[in-house]
Amino acid sequence: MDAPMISLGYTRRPEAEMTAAAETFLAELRRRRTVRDFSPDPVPRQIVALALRAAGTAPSGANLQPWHFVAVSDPAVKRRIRAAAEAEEREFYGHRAPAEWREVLAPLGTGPEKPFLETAPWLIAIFAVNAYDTPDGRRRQTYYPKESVGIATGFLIAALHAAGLVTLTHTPSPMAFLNDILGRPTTEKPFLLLVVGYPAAGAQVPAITKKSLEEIATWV
Ligand code: IYR
Repeated sequence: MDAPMISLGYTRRPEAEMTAAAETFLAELRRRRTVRDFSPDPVPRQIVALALRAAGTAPSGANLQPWHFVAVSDPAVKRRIRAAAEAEEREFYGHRAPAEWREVLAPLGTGPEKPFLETAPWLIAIFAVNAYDTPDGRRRQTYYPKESVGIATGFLIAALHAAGLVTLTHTPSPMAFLNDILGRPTTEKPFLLLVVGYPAAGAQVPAITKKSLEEIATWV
């Protein structure tokens, strides 16, 4: 059955205003940095909830919204996640990571120790929902779950940044331990673990740059 149609409610803006808005947005996003050194200061749940609602506005395949977010602040759960993530990371840095991968990671100064998984006030485990059960018990697949959850995650990172928080996109690999610890079904695949909070006082970030427009885009 078709969904009823409603007015878009769109108003065109003058070009000068569009340019100014795009510039402001770019400047704001350019200030975003991935941070690995977190303050233990608490962040109100309401702010995280608003950012999750922003993530939930993302477009998705057939509007099936194939994402699930588990927002973790319980110290005992964070401790379990840290232990499991560090076990995987020790394997990764110890022998699983190919030399070529290690080489591109070196400038970022990462290692198997992940204290931020306990220090930061929030961990958001993001799951891609590959299948779901209808109310009458039929299993249905979702479409483009990775693309959809990737877009939603981008919205989430931007929303948290706009609120004045910092994030770390953490990808311990493999991440199946998140299903066990957080009680999510196997139809949901961990996508990434977003670490959220305030930066530690004096937090430093690597002096890296982003590619220029010319490097990332072609005009035809
Ligand atoms: N998952 C590891 C390794 C790692 C991989 C990439 I690609 C990064 O950009 C950063 C880290 C870790 O989190 O340390």
